[in-house]
Amino acid sequence: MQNNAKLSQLLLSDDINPHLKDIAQKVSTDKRISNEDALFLFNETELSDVGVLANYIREKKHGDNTYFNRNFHLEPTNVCLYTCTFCSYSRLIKKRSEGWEYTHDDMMNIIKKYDDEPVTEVHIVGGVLPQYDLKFYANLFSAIKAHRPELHIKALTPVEYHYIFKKAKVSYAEGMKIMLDAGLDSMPGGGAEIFHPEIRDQIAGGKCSGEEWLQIHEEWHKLGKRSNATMLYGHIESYDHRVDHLDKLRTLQDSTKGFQTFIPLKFRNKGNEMSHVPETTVIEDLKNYAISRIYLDNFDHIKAYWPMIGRETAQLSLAFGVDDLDGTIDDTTKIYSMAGSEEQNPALSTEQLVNVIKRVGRKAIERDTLYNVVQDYTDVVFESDKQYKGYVQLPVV
Ligand code: V47
Ligand code: SF4
Repeated sequence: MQNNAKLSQLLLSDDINPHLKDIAQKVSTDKRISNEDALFLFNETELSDVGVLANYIREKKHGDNTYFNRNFHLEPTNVCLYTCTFCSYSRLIKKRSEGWEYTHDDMMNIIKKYDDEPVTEVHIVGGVLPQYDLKFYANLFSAIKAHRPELHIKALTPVEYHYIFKKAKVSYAEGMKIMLDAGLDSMPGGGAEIFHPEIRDQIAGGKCSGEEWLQIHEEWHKLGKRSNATMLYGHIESYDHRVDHLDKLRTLQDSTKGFQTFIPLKFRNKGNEMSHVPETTVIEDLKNYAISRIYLDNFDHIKAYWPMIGRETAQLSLAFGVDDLDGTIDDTTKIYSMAGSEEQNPALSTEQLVNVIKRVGRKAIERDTLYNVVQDYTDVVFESDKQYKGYVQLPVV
């Protein structure tokens, strides 16, 4: 096993830092790394070192399998009561008339546009406004299910839920049960930002706290349902804050096992109040994926959200712990293009996304939201790829 051989080099070489050797030993024997280990990895190691460890874990868990799904985004509004400093939406509350605020019927019309498309998931997320209350979303989810029962509804974050449950005077447990009964299938990972109040109060003051974010996911998991988790990194946080964030996720996951996927979100600085904060380098991004993979031993999947980082970095990330590239979304999401993401009008067909994955030597597997395999594209060769000469051959593991 080539990948094992690289890990053995770390374990056996006399030149390797003893702390790194100790971490490599833990990884090779399936032992959990500590917070101190994670800080050491962030502060004192090379990208290539964490890459070896993360890729070892990635291939042990998934081989070359790289997952994606067919989804589309529905963004009810780009106007928001809150004013998160990193968000390229938030200024629009002052200029409400320039934004959009879809009605129930507008949203159902968008859902119906996909009637003949083989999509498996709708991802619903947007700003927070009073008219989008508990009753509104319960009606919307029920209407989507009545129209297309098999379409998976992955919708809203604890930011919205905290707001609408408080307004409706229901507890988190009661509110999540109402959403479940209305048709909610799973929760996306957004709104997590950085849990630690030292940072959260500065960048996302006023919306749900880190503790409340975790409590809402916990209530959802108690209903036997799944969700994702994110971390918005690369702005004013320190490595201690990142490790604290990962620690809180790993601890909750130990008790509920309800998280499916962790998605690190790179801060993009265009058109928001933090435009003066420089963005991280691609090396930092890859290191962050890798350390997340090593630390979160109880998470099955690490996702790189390709519209945000671009397809080339997404390809690279597959060698640094990532096994999922999200979906074949079209340009229905505006959050990231407004924040200066690599992909201005993110759209990749299934064929293009499969090619992105296969060209770096991985296997493209279409999944549904819960990671059931929809189609394995290993033996499918598209016309567009027959002439392609640059395939990467990975060592046989
Ligand atoms: O919570 C907003 C982030 C998140 C910026 O669960 C920004 O499958 C970077 O959570 N720079 C929402 N990030 C998106 C999200 C998500 C995306 C894809 C898949 C899944 C999933 C979840 O976007 C927000 C916030 O953390 N965000 N502005 C920005 N300027
Ligand atoms: Fe509103 Fe979400 Fe933007 Fe914060 S990140 S201002 S809660 S849309």
